[in-house]
Amino acid sequence: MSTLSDAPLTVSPEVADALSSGTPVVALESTIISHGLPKSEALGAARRFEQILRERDVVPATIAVLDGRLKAGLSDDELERVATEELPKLSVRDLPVTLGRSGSGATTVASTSFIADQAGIRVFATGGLGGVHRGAHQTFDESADLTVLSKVPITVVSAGVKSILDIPATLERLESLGVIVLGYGTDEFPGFWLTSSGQPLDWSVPDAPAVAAVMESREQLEMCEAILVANPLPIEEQLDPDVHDRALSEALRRAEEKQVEGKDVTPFLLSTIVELTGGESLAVNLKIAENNISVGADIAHAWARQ
Ligand code: PSU
Ligand code: MN
Repeated sequence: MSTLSDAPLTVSPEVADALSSGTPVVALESTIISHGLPKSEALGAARRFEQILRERDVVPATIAVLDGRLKAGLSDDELERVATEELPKLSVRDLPVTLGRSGSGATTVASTSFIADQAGIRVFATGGLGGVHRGAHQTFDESADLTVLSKVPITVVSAGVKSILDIPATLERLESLGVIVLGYGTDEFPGFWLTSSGQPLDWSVPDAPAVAAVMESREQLEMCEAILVANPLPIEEQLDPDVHDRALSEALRRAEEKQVEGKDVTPFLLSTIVELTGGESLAVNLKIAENNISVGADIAHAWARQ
């Protein structure tokens, strides 16, 4: 019979202490570090993300798979491995295979949510969620982030999804899957680099205690669907919409020309857009992640008080 102690999950002592004492904890993903940012930026960003939480008295739990163990909470050496090694990008279905061969990898929103939930962490902050790709009616390319969020009762803070995706289709799928979508101080779905995607939302919350109240009700109802907190970048910090539109259409054109497919699509589009905007999209991307992590900290505090 398997017990929790047989589970291939290592929760770091710091995270385990925080969870047992009721100190706020926020999970962070590793794919953004390992595949979502240029290698030159990755380690600095990973450390800064954790620092933002520590400054707010929240314990960071960066999540990854290392040497056949699911890890919730990394040491600085482990963070460095994630930022510098060439690691595969692992979604949930890749976890059993990777554990079976004592492998390592970076976790997406899907697998980070899954592991955070197993560790007992309730709040997770990321940059942008995966979603339905453009042309999905032919390619069926829809991120497993969406289906996992229909099964894992976590609260994820994200600046919506990137415009590399089909945003209205992504919102339709979130609705079908029963994921609870809350605009954070907005009633429009954010467009990642852009403050708004122009898509209306059914529900808006003003602050972190309001998110914690929804978390509490979800728990009372024993629902397993995630809460997606859609947190927009302040308008003065968004990417110039003209720069955005030009880079986006060129990146999509190149992906089609090079026939990029499957799990390579998201990293390819992201790095091409960084190149095309001369790094401007990258600076905005980092701000978005930092912004979401701050809101994650506020929500974790509100939840801890509840
Ligand atoms: N969107 C971003 N930056 C990212 C990702 C998405 O703006 O780094 C990463 C996340 O880890 C997300 C994953 O879970 O890409 C989705 O990949 P796919 O579309 O292959 O499921
Ligand atoms: Mn995909």
